[in-house]
Amino acid sequence: MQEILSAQGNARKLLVVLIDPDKPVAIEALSPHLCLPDLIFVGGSTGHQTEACVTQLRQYTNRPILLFPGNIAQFTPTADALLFLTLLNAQTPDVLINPHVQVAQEVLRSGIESIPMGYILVDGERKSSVEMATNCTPISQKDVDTIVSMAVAGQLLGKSLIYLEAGSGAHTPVSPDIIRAVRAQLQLPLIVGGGITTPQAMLRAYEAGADMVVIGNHFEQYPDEIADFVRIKQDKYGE
Ligand code: 1GP
Repeated sequence: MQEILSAQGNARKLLVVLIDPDKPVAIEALSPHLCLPDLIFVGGSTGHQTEACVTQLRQYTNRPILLFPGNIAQFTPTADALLFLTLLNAQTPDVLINPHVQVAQEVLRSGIESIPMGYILVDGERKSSVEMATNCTPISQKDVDTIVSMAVAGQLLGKSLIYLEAGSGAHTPVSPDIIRAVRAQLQLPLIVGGGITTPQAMLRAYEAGADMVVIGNHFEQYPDEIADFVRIKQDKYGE
């Protein structure tokens, strides 16, 4: 969390590579490039191979590895920190709080750094795995005011980070207008992900006010491009 806060304080932008622990072939291809991004997130909507995945990733990178779990079976204390996320537009206690209660004592006992994160699913014009796993209705990108209110509610509830998610493989990433509107009201570091496939889209998100951009699918397909995205980010925002 310290790295994220100091980046925000210094107007540094962070690029995150999201690793799906259930895709060993993709991990193999990504591995040589994983010393380049600022942070690594590990997680997926299904599956639970996170511990083996974290161990494997440590051979290739000394970048911080944060768990971004889709379910409690993905918890492992071997990561550097846990994004203890709440899907703020969840509709049932089975998503909103019950899993957190089930895993809470294990997390506390492990001593892992746990970072409270408000996670907001917006409509990326493609049914996302989060939507399928949680039955949550994504918020329309036209409903900017609701998205802003939800992010602010997350801040008032004590979250440390807000993540605007268009869904993995989204056709339409979170729009710069939404990011700008949320940024204008939010003091917390802001994460944006889902459907970002070009350096231009990454830069648009940063320019609108995202502190961190998360990319999963695109780098699974084109792992060599991690270096290009990192260079383009550094050219604009420094190391
Ligand atoms: C998904 O926001 C992340 O949780 C990344 O999405 O796989 O579309 O890059 P992509």
